Amino acid sequence: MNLNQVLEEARLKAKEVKTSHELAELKASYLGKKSILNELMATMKNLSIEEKKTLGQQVNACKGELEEIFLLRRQEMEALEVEKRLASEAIDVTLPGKQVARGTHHPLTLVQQEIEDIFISMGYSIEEGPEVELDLYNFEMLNLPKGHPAREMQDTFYFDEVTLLRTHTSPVQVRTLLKDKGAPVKIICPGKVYRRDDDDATHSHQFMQIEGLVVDENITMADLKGTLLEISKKMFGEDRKIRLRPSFFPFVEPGLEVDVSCFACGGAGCPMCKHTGWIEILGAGMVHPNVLEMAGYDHHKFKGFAFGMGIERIALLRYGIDDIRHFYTNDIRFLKQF
Ligand code: FA5
Repeated sequence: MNLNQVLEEARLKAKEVKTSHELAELKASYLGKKSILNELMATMKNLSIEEKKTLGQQVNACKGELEEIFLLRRQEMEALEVEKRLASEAIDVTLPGKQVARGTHHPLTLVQQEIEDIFISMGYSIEEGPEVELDLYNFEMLNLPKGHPAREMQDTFYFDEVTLLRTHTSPVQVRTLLKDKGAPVKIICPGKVYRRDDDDATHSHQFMQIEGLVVDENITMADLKGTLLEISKKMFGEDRKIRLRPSFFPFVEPGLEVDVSCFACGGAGCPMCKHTGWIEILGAGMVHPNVLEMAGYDHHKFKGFAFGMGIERIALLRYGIDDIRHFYTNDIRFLKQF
């Protein structure tokens, strides 16, 4: 084989090489100790000095060219490698971004926040109280002494004689009055409450209420009515009317239940308002003198009004939902609608 053939063959083989290891092996076979070129050099000993010189120059030139062939091939392979990597890492900046899955607020949270915002805009502050409550605050200091028949209005989960799960947010009235020690009060209190009610479409054993309490000098029933009318309009629409019906809660005197004119039919009568034109939204009344006195307020000087509404019932009406249990079963198809 002459040197040109050696170079030609090396060029072809170098092209077929796939890995740097294969390339190193190929290079060794041409330029290493046992290479074709070295074998050729070994035959030189029988040649004349002149021939040795010529062949030596040719072999060296050939070695140089071989080095060049393998170097070029190595650079070519490295460039291919970079190209492949860049292609695999390529980012198409024109692609639309991936949609980030976002949760939604629970309908009860939405209604709670909306009611809170309305009251905050009217100058109320927000109070909180414990869900594990003392009988003393849940009942006794709300004018419901032990053995009072009205305790049965709220079937209670007791831990022991003195501790229970609060049945309403009204104990926060007592806690706030005791804390504020004779100063005027204007608060709302949202929170969870518990009753041994059987669960059905309109009842849950755990539900939410928002309590309201205003105590000051010269507070009258007109303040209560004005406040409730304002809230009803803000929550259910400007043309809403309200109706106060006498009712009984031991911690208020007089006690009221408040209906709002039906926002589905405008008061004409429909299935939503059971064809009465009115929907009950809350219980309320003027704070009972006994409650004020027990909390250290002079009931001759101070008067107050209080109200308590069920958030679930308002959310049912607000969103036209037919079963309170939807709020607690965590069905994603339901929750996604808000
Ligand atoms: C009370 O709980 C009184 N504390 C409200 C009050 C406060 C009156 C201040 C006067 C002054 P009542 O038991 O009616 O009242 O409950 C109030 C509201 O809670 C009801 O109108 C209703 O919307 C809701 N509610 C009552 N029981 C349940 C229940 N099991 N599941 C869901 N909501 C309920």
